[in-house]
Amino acid sequence: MKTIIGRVVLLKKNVLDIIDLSASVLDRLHELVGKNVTLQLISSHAFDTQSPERNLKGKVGKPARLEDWITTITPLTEGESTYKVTFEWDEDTEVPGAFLVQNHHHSEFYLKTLTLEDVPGHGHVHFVCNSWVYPTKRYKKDRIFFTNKAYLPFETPEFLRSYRDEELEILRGDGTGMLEEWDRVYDYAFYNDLGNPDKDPDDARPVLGGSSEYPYPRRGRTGRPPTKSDPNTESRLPLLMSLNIYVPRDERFGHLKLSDFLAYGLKSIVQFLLPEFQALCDTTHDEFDSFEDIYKLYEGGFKLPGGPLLDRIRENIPLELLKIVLETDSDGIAKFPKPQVIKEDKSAWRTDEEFAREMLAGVNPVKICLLKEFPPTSKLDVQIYGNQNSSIKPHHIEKNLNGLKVDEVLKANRLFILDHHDSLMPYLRRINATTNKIYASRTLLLLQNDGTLKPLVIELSLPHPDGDNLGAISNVYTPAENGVEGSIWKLAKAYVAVNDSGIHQLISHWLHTHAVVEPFVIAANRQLSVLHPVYKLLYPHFRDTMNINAFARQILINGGGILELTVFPGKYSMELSSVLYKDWVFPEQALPVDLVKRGMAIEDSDSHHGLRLLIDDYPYAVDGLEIWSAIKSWVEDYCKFYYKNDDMIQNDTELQSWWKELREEGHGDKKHEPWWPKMETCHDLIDVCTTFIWVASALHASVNYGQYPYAGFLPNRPTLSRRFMPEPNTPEYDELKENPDNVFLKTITPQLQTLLGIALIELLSRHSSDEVYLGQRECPEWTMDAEPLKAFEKFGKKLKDIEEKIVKMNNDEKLKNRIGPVNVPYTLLYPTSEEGLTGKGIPNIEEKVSKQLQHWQCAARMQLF
Ligand SMILES: *[C@@H]1O[C@H](CO)[C@@H](O)[C@H](O)[C@H]1NC(C)=O
Ligand SMILES: *[C@@H]1O[C@H](CO)[C@@H](O)[C@H](O)[C@H]1NC(C)=O
Ligand SMILES: *[C@@H]1O[C@H](CO)[C@@H](O)[C@H](O)[C@H]1NC(C)=O
Ligand SMILES: CC(=O)N[C@H]1CO[C@H](CO)[C@@H](O)[C@@H]1O
Ligand SMILES: [Fe+2]
Repeated sequence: MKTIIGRVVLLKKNVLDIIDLSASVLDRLHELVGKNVTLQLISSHAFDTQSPERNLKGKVGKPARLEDWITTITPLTEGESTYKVTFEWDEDTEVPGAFLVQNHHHSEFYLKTLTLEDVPGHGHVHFVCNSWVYPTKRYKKDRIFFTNKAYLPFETPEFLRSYRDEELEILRGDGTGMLEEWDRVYDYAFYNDLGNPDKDPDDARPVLGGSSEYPYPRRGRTGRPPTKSDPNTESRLPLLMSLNIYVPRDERFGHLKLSDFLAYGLKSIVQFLLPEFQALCDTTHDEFDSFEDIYKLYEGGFKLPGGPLLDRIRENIPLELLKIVLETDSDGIAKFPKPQVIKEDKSAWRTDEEFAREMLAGVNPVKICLLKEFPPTSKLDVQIYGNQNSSIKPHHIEKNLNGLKVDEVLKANRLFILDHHDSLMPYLRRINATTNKIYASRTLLLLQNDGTLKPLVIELSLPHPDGDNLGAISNVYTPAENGVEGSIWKLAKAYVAVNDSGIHQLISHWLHTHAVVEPFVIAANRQLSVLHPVYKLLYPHFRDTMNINAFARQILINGGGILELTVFPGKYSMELSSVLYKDWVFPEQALPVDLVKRGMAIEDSDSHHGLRLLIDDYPYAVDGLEIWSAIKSWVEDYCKFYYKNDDMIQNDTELQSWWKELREEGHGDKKHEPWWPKMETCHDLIDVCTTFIWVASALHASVNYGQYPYAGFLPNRPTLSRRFMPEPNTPEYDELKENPDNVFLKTITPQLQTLLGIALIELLSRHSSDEVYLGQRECPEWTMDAEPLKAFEKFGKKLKDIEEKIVKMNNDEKLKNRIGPVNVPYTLLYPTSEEGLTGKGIPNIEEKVSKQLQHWQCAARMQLF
C-alpha cells in the first residue's frame, strides 16, 4: 500500500457571496464535530470486487479527507484555497481515471481542480472539475469527476464506461418536477414563460416553440408550475426572486445571494419612487429639445428631470446602487461615456456616406444584399397582401447613377439593397395601432468607383387603409441636402434606421446568436460526456449562454420587458422573431455561405478563401473570412486527431445522439428540414463545429460590441418612431420647415426610452476584466492531449496575425469603408480587447451576466411598473 498526495483547488462559497457570512462559521462548526469533505479515487484499470456488477466498474479507493479546512482562514477577498489530500493507493490498481467527492459541510463550494502529484509510473494526473459541489443530501449519487484525457466513447477505459454513462443520465434528469438551485439537469422547454396572463390578459404572450405558427428554438427547462389562467403558460418568478431563475448549477458561476441585496434596493425604489416616476413619464418633459440636449448626456451637463425625485431616491438607496440605476452622479447629472460615432465629429453621422457605410461596417452588417432585379419584388402572398412589389422607378435613381443606366449598373453588380419590406409588412397594421408609427422600407445603394456605397432612394410603405389585399401604399424619397427636402430625406433615413435597429436587436443579435445557441448547449450536456473530445472543443463557447438567456427571459424579452419598450414591434417583438426563425437555416450561418446567399460574394477558387467579394472593402466580410478560416483550421486539426476516418464518426454513439437530439428536440420545430448536415463524415463534424463556434463567438461579437459605439448615440440608430412622415400642406410639414431638428427628435425614440436604451447597451457592450477571448482558454490543462494543445497554440498565433492585418487595413486610406466620415476604425472582429467599452474583442462566449447587469434589474423594473 502506497500513498499518493493530491492537491485540491477550490473556492469557498463565502468568497463568492458578499452577503452570506454565516457559511464559513457553520462550516467550521461542522468540521469540529467530524463532518468534512472526502475524496475517493477510482481506478480505470482494476475492477471493483465489492460491486455487484463487479467486472464493469473501476475499483473505488478508501475515502481521504480534505486536510486543514479548519486551520485555513478563509479570507473575505476573492481567491482560491488549496488543500492537501492523502490517498491510500494499491500499486496494482494502476492509474486513477476518476474520483468521487462527498461534501458533508453545511454549504456548497466551487471545486476547480485536483492534481495528483506522483502517481507511480504516471507522474502528474490532473482533474479539471469547475463545478459547484453541494452537501451530499442534495444528490442521489456521489459527485464524480474524470481526468483531463479525452476519450471517444468506445475508447474509454472499460472500467470507467458505466461511470461515464451514469453521469450523463444524471444530467439528463427525469423530465419531471421543478428544478432547484443545486440541480444539474439540462432539459428542454418552449418559450412559454414570457407572458403573465394571471396579471392582466394584456400581458399574455403566445407560446413560442412547438407549433408551425410560432416555431422557436428550445430553452432550458425550469419546471415551474403553469399559470392559473393558461395551463400552457409557465408561471413567472416573483419579481424579487427573479435572479434565482433556474439554470443548471454550473451554468451560473457565483453571486446567487446577491439577489437579496438587490431585492432590498428594489423594494425601496418601488415603494418610494414609483408614483413619482409615473407622473414624470406623463408630463411633456419626455422630449429632448435639441441635439445639444443629447450631447449633454455624454458631456456631463444633462440634468435628469425631477430634482425632488432624485433627492427622494438618494434618501432611500445606497449611493452605489443609485449610480448604476440612473447613471447619474450624486448631483443627478446623467453621464454616459461618449459613443465613438460622435467622438471625433458631432455631425458626420448624418452624412449619406456614413449611413451607407454602417451597412458594411456598423453594428448590423449582416443584412445588405446584392440587388438582382429592378425594381425589387416581394415574396409575400399576393392573395393576402396584394401587390407588394416596389414602386421605385428608373427615373428615381438614374440622376444619381453617374451617367449610367439602371440595366448597366444592375448587370455590373453595383446595385445593393437593404430590404426591410417583406418581414415587417404583415405586422405594420397592428404596430401602427400602438404609439409606434413605422413603415416597411427598402433602401437602394450604388457601389461607386472608390469602393463606397451611395444611397440612391428610400421607399417607405404601409398597408392599404382599406385592406391588406389591396397591396402596399408606398412613397419614394431621394437624397437631398438642403431645405425641407433635406429634412424629409433625413427622416426617411431615420425610418430605415429604426427598422434596422429593431431587426438588429431582435434577429441578428437575440435570435441568430443567443436563442439558436442554447439548444446546442443543452443537447451537448445531455449527450456528450465531459470526456468527449467534441465536448472539450466546444465547452468554452457554451459557458454563460443559458444564464444570460434565462436572465433575458426575466427582464429583457418578457412581456412588458425592456426589449418591448425599446424596439419598434413593441409587444409583437418576440412573435416577429418567431416568424423570422422560419427563415433560419443552420448551414447558412456559415459566413461563406451567408455571403454567397446575400449575393455579396461569388465562389471563385482562385480567390483568397475561395470567395470573391463584390464589394472588396466590406470590412465585416473581409475580417470575418479571416476569423472564419482560422476557426476552421483549428477545428480541422483538432477533429482529425481524434477521428481518423468517417466510420469513427458514424460509430460514435454520443456524437450521434447529440446531433439527433439537437435536431429533433433542441431545434425540434425544424426537424424535418432537409438541410441539416447528416453527421456521417469528418467533413460534417468540422462544418458543424466551425459554424457553431463562429456563431457563438465572432458573429455575436460583430453584432454586439458595436452597440454602444454606434447606437449609444440614439439619433444615429433610433429604435422607435412615433410619427409618420409629414405630408405637404399639413401643419406638421410647416413645423418641419421651421424647426427640422425638433421634428426629428419628436419622431424618434423619446427621452425615457433613450436613457433606458443607452444604459442597456452600455452594459451589453462592455467587456469584463476576466473575459476569455477566442484563442484563449481559462484552464491551460483543459486536455492532456499534446497535439490538440499544439494546434490550439497555432490558432492563437494566427489570430494574432489577423490583429496585425486589421490594424494595417485600418491605416490604409484607400479602404474608405473601414473608417468613414465619423473616423471610427472597424475593429468589431479584432480578436482581443481590454476591459470596458472598447468596440473590439471576440470573447469565446456571448456576454456574461455581469454584476452590473444584475443591478440593471432594479433599473428596469423601476421603469416598468
Ligand atoms: C411582382 O413582380 C414579379 C416579378 O416581376 C411579378 O412576377 C409579379 O407578378 C409582380 N406581382 C404583382 C402583384 O404585380
Ligand atoms: C423593419 O424591418 C422589417 C424586417 O426586415 C421590415 O419588414 C419592416 O418593414 C421594417 N420597418 C421599417 C420601419 O422600415
Ligand atoms: C466501432 O465501434 C466498435 C465498438 O462499439 C469498435 O469495436 C470498432 O472498432 C469501431 N469501429 C471503428 C471504425 O472505429
Ligand atoms: C398611415 C396609416 O396606415 N395609419 C394607420 C395606422 O394604424 C391605424 C390603426 O390600425 C389606422 O387607423 C391608421 O390609418
Ligand atoms: Fe449578446
